[in-house]
Amino acid sequence: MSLFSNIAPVRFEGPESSSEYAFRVYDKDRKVLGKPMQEWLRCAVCYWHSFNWPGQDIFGAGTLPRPWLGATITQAMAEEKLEAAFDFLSRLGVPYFTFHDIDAMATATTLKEHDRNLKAIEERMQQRMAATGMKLLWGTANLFSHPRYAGGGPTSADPQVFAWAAAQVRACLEATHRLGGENYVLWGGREGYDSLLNTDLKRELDHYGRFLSLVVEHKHRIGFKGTILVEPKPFEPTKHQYDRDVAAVYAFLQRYGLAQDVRVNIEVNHATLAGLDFEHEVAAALAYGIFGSIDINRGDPRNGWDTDQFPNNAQELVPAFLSLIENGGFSTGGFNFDAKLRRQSVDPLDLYVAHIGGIDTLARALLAAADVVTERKLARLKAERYQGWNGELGQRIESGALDLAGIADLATAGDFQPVSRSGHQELAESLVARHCRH
Ligand code: XLS
Ligand code: NI
Ligand code: NI
Repeated sequence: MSLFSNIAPVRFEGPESSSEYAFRVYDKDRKVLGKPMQEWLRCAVCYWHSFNWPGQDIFGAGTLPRPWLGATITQAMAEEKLEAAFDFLSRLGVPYFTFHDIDAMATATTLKEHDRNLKAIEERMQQRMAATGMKLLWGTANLFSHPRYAGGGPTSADPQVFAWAAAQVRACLEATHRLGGENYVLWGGREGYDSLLNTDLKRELDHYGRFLSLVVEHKHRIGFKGTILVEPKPFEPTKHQYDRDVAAVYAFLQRYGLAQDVRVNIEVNHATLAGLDFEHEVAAALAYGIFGSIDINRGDPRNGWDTDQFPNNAQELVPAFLSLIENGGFSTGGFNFDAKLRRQSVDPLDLYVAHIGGIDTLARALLAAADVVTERKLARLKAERYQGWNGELGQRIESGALDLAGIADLATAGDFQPVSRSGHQELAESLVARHCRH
């Protein structure tokens, strides 16, 4: 029994259901374009917002009933939290979860204690995973909450802090590996700066590059087959975060020779905060070959911070789903709900309602995108738009057969007069909107 026991396992009941504790659209075994919904979505619940956050904000104390939390977490409290988390996960019926090292374990003040406490909770976790069939989408080390990380972890001005970060990541990467985690995430929350006046940007970037190379090396050394993911975010808590968006991460990975080994975990609201569309980040990551996974929490259109809300607008997500479908889905990634309740949502059942609504939203977006793909009109519109490139001129340019002068001479000699053609944007938008009815 736990705080989350007061509910029968959540089932698919279809659009006519009158229950708030049932899926209306998400039917895990339903095949969409040949693949079960569950495999398209690979949903995960995050440990930190759901079980490790009592609802405090910068103006006030915690509001949510989370009896296993306190200023210092003992092993008994960590275990109570674990029981509650797995009770929730198995009743909700998603396949995956995600965690930070310190979300799950008892509080530690030294590295020896850290390793011991993490190991102790890992063993419990392993048992609960075996008993429930729950899988780990990714693990990650928290290198931003403790005061030692005020100036960053790998990019700290103090090499001892770099070393602490290395120790935490080694322990968490190895734990993730033993738990069968499919990815390992690094979110560089404080890897950036608040003022350039006291910051050696070049040196910090070099340290960050070094750190990431060490992580990749270690991954190979221990035989971890999962994917190493960096999660871009433009700012908050820092004024400027080095991995501000997918393009910045790609440049960084290229610079330090890591583009083959590291991919991105894209968060919807981090894209918004960077002034970009979520679908842009997904498309860019796919184009650069570094697409990994998604944190599906959204922001609030009028707030300039990470409100971490559950998604509830399927139509907004369809463009990104079109890219995901074109990619054949995720490989090791999935949709992680890095989302939290509002502070007044003190009913333990609110956490179910939030996730059920979010998962149904993803299922709706998937079905709408699948309809768009099946209809083929949008694909045709796009193909026709680029048709010229399949002709002789386009092919000679694309293949590299012509140099700049060669192209210029052809254009001049042929007296090219390109004809305006419609981009059909309104039609493209309608082709998506008309399928958003699931
Ligand atoms: C914070 C990030 C964080 C990462 C994991 O904004 O989204 O929650 O996903 O460290
Ligand atoms: Ni996130
Ligand atoms: Ni975030």
